[in-house]
Amino acid sequence: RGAIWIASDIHLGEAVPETARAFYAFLDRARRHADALVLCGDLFDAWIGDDHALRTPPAWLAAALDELRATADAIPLWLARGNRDFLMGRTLADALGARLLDTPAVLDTDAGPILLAHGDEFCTDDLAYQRFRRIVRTPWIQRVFLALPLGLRRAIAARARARSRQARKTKSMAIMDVNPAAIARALRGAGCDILIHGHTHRPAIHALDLDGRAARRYVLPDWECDSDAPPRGGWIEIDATGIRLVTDQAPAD
Ligand code: OKV
Ligand code: MN
Repeated sequence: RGAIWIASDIHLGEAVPETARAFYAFLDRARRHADALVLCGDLFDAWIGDDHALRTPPAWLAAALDELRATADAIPLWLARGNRDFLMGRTLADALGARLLDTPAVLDTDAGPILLAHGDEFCTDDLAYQRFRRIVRTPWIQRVFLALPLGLRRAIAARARARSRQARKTKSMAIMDVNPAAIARALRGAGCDILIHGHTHRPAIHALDLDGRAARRYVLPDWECDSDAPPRGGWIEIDATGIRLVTDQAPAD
């Protein structure tokens, strides 16, 4: 307990050093002010196996692992898997001194119980994505994938990403957002009236009615920056005084 900070969708990769810089500044701040940090999925833009990452990390990844290790040395660091880095495993967590958080998870916080999830599981209107998700989350399929040589894993991942970019062009904003019934079902099932998730890249605080009770859904922002635009990003702070979404661009409703 104490101050829990939560961030999501950093999408670290070789592409955007601005994102990494903003995130490392955040990690430094968390080390000094938070009592625990939870990264709520899509820390990495792609993940095709812990072995590959840890054996011969490219420079951007070596830097990221150093920053995460320094954070885990200072405060408890919890890693939840997202829809992109769902293959993050024990080997990575152990190498960082971090712990894996299986989601959805109920956090016992100073502000009460809070349901935490990445958010892709609520996008139930996107049937093509949910089919992809079911396949790549099947344990034996993951074992087969992880046993493939690295070059083949890279090729499969590149094709999957290209196909996904193509598919996104034809999907509406509504289809790629969360489904209200899926949200209500998750809150009801967990016995919570507060949900925090990321994934949609639409930071907000939504008030909702859960069977006559007032509930809230906090959506974390993403950190994907480009060199021209001002840095994005943000996080949620939870302590005895409440829950705060820290970002410049979070509409409340
Ligand atoms: C992650 C997403 C690529 C979305 C493949 C089995 C299988 C794992 C995998 C390959 C892809 C992760 C691991 C990546 C997320 C994409 C494209 C769309 C919408 C298999 C187990 F089935 F092919 F054998 N993958 N990579 N997408 O590049 O990180 O989330 S990835
Ligand atoms: Mn995501």
